[in-house]
Amino acid sequence: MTGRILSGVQPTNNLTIGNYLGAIKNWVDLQRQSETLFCIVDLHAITVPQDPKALHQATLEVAAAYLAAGINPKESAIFVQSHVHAHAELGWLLSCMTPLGWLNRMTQFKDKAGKKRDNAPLGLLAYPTLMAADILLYQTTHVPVGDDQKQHIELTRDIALSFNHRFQKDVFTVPEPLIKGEAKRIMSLRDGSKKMSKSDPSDFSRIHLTDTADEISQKIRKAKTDPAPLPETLDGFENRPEAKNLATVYAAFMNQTLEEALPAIAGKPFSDFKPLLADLLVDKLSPISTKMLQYLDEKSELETILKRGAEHASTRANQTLKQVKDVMGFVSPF
Ligand code: AQP
Repeated sequence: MTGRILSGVQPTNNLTIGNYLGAIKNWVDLQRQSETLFCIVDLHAITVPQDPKALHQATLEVAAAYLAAGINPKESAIFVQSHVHAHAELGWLLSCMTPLGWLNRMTQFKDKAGKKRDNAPLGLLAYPTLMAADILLYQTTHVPVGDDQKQHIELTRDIALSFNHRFQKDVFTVPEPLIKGEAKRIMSLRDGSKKMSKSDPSDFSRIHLTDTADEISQKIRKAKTDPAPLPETLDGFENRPEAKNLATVYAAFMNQTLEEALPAIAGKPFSDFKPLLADLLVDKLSPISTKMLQYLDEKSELETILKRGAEHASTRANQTLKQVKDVMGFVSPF
């Protein structure tokens, strides 16, 4: 695949296996096929209240996780969103052109704002226009995301098409979502109908990339299941969301589809399957968490990588921002 790819994760907490399987793991393969930019979207994180120290630490941890998971700074630009000022500026320009009705329809806003919509910050509603700016600044052709972000990419496409139409010029490339792999939506370990999220109040709902072997085993042991053994066929997962979720996690870490993984686990009771899954997770995650800690201990390397990434990204982003401002009629600085 060719083209240009941009994606990012919010530094809202330590990353989960949902973020890893739904996003970062797929990025590693993509960087060999396309031009790739991966950012840590700190401006998005503050759409919900953040403790300043926790935000600072999580930003570095997400960068370390990208590197530890196999994102190569020689192949991809890795940068912090707020280090490239064009994101906030284009975000504002696009927010002046995006109808409120489009934003009110976003299911993530409805979920996060809950019943107290009037108390939700403006930024939570406007978040998708900033996300559109992130993507459009780089003339991105494909955005690899989990299932939950598909609606935001569709909005980005609408914003790009309407801008190009309004100014009668193809300023923006219209991007496509890239939803790959078996792990499009990893669910909470406590409730198979809810997405696994790094900011869920329950730590037992998720597995972090940095969880210890004991924490992983304990969380998998306590994961909600049902009394039946794992089914023999894919149809047997119907109405068994928790069983399907754990089997999907197993398949994804084995680099298999659920169908390919099923023969090895079919018919197993959870008392056998859970220890097997916990061992697999420890095996796959421990090299990642060890490398993450190395990057966090040796911060100067991490800082150099982020600085270079931001320089590379700024050059590209400023080209698009200039084009946008020119067509809109802004006077360039003298
Ligand atoms: N459970 C998931 N399954 C598959 N993919 C997932 N992603 C997130 N959760 C899952 C993918 O991870 C990328 C980065 O997500 P994000 O941090 O920008 O925002 P998010 O989707 O809101 O992730 P979280 O973990 O749920 O964060 P909080 O709790 O802060 O809202 C995206 O590509 C997303 O699809």
